[in-house]
Amino acid sequence: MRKFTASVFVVSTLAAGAHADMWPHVDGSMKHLMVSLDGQVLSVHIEGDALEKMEMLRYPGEQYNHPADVLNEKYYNSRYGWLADGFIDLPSGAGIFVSVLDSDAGLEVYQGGMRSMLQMHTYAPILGTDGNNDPWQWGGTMVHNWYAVAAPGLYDATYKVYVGDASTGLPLAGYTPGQVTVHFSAVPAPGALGLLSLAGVAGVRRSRRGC
Ligand SMILES: [Cu+2]
Repeated sequence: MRKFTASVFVVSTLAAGAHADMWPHVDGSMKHLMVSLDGQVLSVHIEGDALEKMEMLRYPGEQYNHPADVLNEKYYNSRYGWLADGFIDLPSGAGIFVSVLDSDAGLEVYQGGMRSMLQMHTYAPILGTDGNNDPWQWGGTMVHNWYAVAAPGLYDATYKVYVGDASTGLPLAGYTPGQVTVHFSAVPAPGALGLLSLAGVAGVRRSRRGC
């Protein structure tokens, strides 16, 4: 029993030291929310199985660099990415916006970007997170936001995606909005020990690539 306790202590110490400069993990393959505009009708479809639940993982003890520290001690994932499906021709002064139609309590969203550029993301709270209920403007390039929860479980959110005035976010008349539902499953870490989750992370990083 004493030996067990000592190992845990060593692992925690190593983890803290190694992670002095640490960014969140980019686990799992990309899954894109494909946005298209046919005339004035916007639609969104999810790549592959639309009902697949994105697995959120938590990495106990990890402390991420600011501003990514909003993900500390949470279950999180950035697999979903907004992506244009073909050319989107918008009138000048218009933009594409996302607003929350429904979101399970506890689901948080933070501003991301390209997964490979995670040190440049703002990690600003969006889409109902931390009291920010403004529509979120998608700029048209690939954006992988960060989804996070504090407690394990199943979470869904349904978003309205629409063409709006770029300065006010108000919907433009004549355009039909699209809708998409995202799905998450926050699961306990593979092991209670830091060593086990570290080994799991190393395996994931070798075998999967972000964008
Ligand atoms: Cu992507």
